[in-house]
Amino acid sequence: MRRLIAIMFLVAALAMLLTACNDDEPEPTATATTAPVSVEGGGLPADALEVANARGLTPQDIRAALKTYVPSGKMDEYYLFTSGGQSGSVIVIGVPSMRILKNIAVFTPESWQGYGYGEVGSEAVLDGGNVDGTKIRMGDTHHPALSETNGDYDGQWLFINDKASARVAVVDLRDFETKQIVKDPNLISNHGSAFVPPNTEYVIQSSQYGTPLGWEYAPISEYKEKYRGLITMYKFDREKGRIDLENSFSIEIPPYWQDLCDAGKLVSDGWAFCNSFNTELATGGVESGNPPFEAGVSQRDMDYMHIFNWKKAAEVAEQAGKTEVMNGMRVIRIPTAVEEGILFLAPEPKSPHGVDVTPDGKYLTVAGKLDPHVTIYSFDKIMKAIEGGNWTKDEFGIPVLDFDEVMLTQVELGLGPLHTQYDGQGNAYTSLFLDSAIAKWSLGGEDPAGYKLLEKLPVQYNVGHIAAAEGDTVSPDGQYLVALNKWSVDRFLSVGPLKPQNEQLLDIGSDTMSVIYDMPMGIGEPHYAQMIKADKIKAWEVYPETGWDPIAQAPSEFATLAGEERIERDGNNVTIFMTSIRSHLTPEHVTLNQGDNVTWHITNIETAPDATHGFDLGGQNLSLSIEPGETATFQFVAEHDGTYAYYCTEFCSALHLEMMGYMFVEP
Ligand code: RUQ
Ligand code: CUA
Repeated sequence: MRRLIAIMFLVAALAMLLTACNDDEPEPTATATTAPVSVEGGGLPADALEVANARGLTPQDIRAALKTYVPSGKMDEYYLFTSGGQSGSVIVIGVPSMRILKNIAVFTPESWQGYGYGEVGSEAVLDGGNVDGTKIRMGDTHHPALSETNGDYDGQWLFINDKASARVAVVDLRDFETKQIVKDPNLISNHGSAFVPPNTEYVIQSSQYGTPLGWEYAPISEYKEKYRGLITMYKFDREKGRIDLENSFSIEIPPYWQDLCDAGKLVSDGWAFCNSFNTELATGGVESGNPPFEAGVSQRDMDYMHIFNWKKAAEVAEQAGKTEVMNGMRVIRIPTAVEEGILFLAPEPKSPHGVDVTPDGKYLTVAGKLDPHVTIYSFDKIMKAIEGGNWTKDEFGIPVLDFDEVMLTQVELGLGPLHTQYDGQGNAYTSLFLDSAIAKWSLGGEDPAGYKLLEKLPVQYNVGHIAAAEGDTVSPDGQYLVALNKWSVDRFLSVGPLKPQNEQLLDIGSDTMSVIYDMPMGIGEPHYAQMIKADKIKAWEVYPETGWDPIAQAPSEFATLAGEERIERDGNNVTIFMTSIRSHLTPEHVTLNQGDNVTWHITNIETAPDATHGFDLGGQNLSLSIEPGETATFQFVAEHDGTYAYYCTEFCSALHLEMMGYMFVEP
């Protein structure tokens, strides 16, 4: 109801500003009140127009403000999960207010969330992504994927890839924390990830820059013979909420540089699609007089879309003799994939970037990048072409379907098409990087003439991905679209040469598109984002039991209740069982001997929402966030003698500063 009133207020305010006359609408009269404005009753805050005039706001500005303003105490309609790019994180934003709600640490340690410290717990999660024993403490997150049930976001899990080292992470949306990081044992570079099929049986990852599998050394002169790509199907165990590496497998693909992927849905469920560029197999080496990569990989007019039947691949992977185990992972090699009818290629123009399946699963939009068109493929035509068998083969023996047999139509949109989203009302939206614009165009079903450019809206500037409300589901909501712009240039107060990105919120629920909010993203470069209806997420307010292990999402065996606090010593091994509650840490004195191996458990025995305590210990690379009910654990060796202070890092109460203790390490 309040919403309705707010909308009516918007209408009234606009009407006044435009001095447009609508006879049905009662003239709003000025009243100074904090109660909701009733247009029927007549009423508009006395100073609203004065404020608008004083700030030089246009009617369009006012409309945008009213569309995005979420009053204190009211909630946003959607969560936007945006990748944090080089920050290695995922950033959670409320839509339409575009307020940042949380920056979820994923591939990098983060001290507010106490993520990635203390050897056990969340540092062990980070260690899951170590590469050949090297602790990787950076990440380049690209594409978040929400878990789906029957093609709809279900609000339970979020997956995100690290492009740099071919890793995938699992975030639990009950507490918005990272639970698992897995490393592909055969890939060192990926991009087409994370994508999920409509029931999240797998998390899909594909390679980007070809390397020998397992990133063994091989000279670049052996590129065609030894370098390869991979599509990895990480099995997701929903019960456990973890990727099950034992039941995961990969499909070998050529060392074309694969780009983005998408999974089929409804009619096309069971199939998935990945673009590629560098079907030239260029190997660079500009310093030795070779063509530079940027030219070498862009010579051909057509590259290849990879079309693969993952359901069939999953069956084949179970059969004896059909896979090779490489570094512990089952791999279906190219000849087997071809023989089993798992892998096909279709020509696509020209170094494309995104491939996006329509909500009904019947069509795929491939965005040209170096071609001003999007190309629409029909899944039905692809199936017929596969059955028809009228194909040629690429250099690796993979069937190449006939372009004219699988392509439905092309729509010229403008320069640099990258990514496409859908609104569920029969429209598609494509980002145009070089044009710095969003193109809206119509889907025509089977009728090629029905695919038409409808409208273009400039965005500021250099737009990469776009994300529409519920945009990757079988039933997108329309209404909002976020443009993830790479450059902000002149949009915000200057913060020096490194400028924030610009996440722009677009209203796509009205007749014409408009930008209604500019949000500076000063944390990292968001590549992709997904937007989910807020009521689908059932986040916990506090952990379900006092003494909860958030990594296992189960009661902790080290749970410590009030009165159970103690220090146990067994030779050199000391175990501390501590509690935290406003406003004390118990025990307050911890006495150790130099060289002790220390295991320290802290249980936050609070049950009130938001009663989080933190924990820092001087001289240790450690920071904990212990949320209500949580038991956190860390370990260290007391190497240096001395007197140290530990304290709660959250200003939790009036006596927060008193919430401390001393650790004595006797020489
Ligand atoms: S990608 S725009 Cu991973 Cu499109 Cu960045
Ligand atoms: Cu607990 Cu401050």
